[in-house]
Amino acid sequence: MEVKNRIILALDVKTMERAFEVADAVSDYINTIKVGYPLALAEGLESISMIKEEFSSKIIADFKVADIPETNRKIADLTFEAGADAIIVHGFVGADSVTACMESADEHDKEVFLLTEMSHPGASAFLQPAAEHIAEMGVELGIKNYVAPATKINRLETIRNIVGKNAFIISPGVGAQGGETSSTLDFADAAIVGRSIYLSHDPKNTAKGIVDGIKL
Ligand code: O7M
Repeated sequence: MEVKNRIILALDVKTMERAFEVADAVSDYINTIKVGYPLALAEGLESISMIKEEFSSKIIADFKVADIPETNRKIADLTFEAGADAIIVHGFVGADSVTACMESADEHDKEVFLLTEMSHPGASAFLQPAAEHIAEMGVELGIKNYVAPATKINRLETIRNIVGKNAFIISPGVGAQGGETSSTLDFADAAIVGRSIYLSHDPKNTAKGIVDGIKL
């Protein structure tokens, strides 16, 4: 996936009005937007196509899909039919569940991102011990897109080493969670930034500052 300036906006706001304000403010710098449960539950799945049409942005639907294969398939189908370019899928549910989303992505000519390990402290209890196996499973399944944490650079590096240099890694946790953009981009292809931008009093200049700080 081609991500302008290597920054993805996590648009975790709860109204369409605010979503449009923030997306508009950063549109000179950011062309890839992650829509997750906060906006989709508040404003519906059509929030995806509304943002996509208004800003010509790519939309990554962050539904962290984690169900049995049959249900995963339905979730992925509906998400792609709503206009998402990609869907984020949990890996811990296993190869069959992930494969169901990959099949949907193939049929809709869209993409899957495999979530390997998470950025928050609690992820070290259960997900971290499994993360390397999840990344290895992704490689075996032929997945090219991954999510790995910006808050734990050594873990991000480990995941990069498993999935290889040709894989595409996006990394959340920059800014509000303490992760730092340039070290993240040493190992990830793009950083996901949410609150630092959408809670800032000047999202446009904040996005510009982040982009200016990156050695592209
Ligand atoms: O910059 P923030 O902390 O406001 O937002 C980070 C976004 O990334 C937010 O949408 C989280 O739900 C998401 N995220 C994480 O913060 N940590 C993870 O490990 C994984 C994700 C994510 O995007 O998962 C796919």
